Amino acid sequence: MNSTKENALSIASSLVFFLMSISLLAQNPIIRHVRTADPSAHIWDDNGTLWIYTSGDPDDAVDYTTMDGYRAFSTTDMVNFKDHGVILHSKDISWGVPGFMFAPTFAFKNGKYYCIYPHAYDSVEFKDKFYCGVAVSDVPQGPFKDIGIIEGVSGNWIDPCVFTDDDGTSYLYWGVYQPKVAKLKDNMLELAEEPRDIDYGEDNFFEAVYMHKKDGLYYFSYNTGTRGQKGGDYSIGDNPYGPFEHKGDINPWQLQDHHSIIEFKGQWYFFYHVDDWNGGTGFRRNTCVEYLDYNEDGTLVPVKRTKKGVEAVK
Ligand code: FUB
Repeated sequence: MNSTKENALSIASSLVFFLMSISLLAQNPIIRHVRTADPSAHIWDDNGTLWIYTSGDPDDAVDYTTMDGYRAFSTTDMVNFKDHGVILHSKDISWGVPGFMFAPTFAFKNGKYYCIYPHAYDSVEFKDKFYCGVAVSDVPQGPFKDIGIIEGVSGNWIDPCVFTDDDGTSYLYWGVYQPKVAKLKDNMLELAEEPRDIDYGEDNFFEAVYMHKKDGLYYFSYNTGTRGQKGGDYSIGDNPYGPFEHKGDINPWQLQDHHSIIEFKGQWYFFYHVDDWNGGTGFRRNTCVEYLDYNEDGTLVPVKRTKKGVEAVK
């Protein structure tokens, strides 16, 4: 073989290798064919599959009022995300107005999958007049069927988060400015107790509460939004109600942070959205993922935003 041919072959094989390496990275945003926000990540019975549920931002949105169509995505390798389509739309809900499908949360109880979501019951001012809807499905990919609302969670509130502890008890977190928590009954349609205000050791809560547990510690995280600081903060406690000790930044660079956190195949991940990808705005967002690291004392290493994302797992 002459040296020109050899050089050409070597360049071609380097190129193939380079392209293969790229495909082994998730590459942020991980979902590009539709605008999605507020990713809620879950592992159900099948430990080998990770599910993400998102809210939907129309590509021409100029505010949040037109948000609609929650979607489900699944992955087994953190690189290929299968779109299962729209799983609940405002037109499928017997109460409420078109649009206004704000950030949902999902849960599994007694063999059924639940979508618990904030939706406006009337033409509204921003974040006013919201009910907490509940929809159910026999399978994780939906579609989900409206079964009513949770009494006692209404008015000026958004962003529910269901956390199920190791003993099987589920807690509902929610709120704007003042985060709240209450146990849920197993029917996932009723609170099992009076809501409590959460003491998280600071006064900068805006919205987007998230709860996760690792090594016996309860991590209460949230968006500080427009309250003087930027991005997401977190606090740590030793039970689901708190009080929690404030620790600081989790996501310091995303003004309107809305995240979820999960361990999958031995690695912790931080799912979030960005508002500046390919013509994006605060109302035209895209879902991304990063690794989440913990220090030895249980505190979190603030997440760095990357274009590279995360690598494939087996
Ligand atoms: O996506 C609509 C709202 O914006 C969510 O409910 C908030 O958390 C913020 O992401």
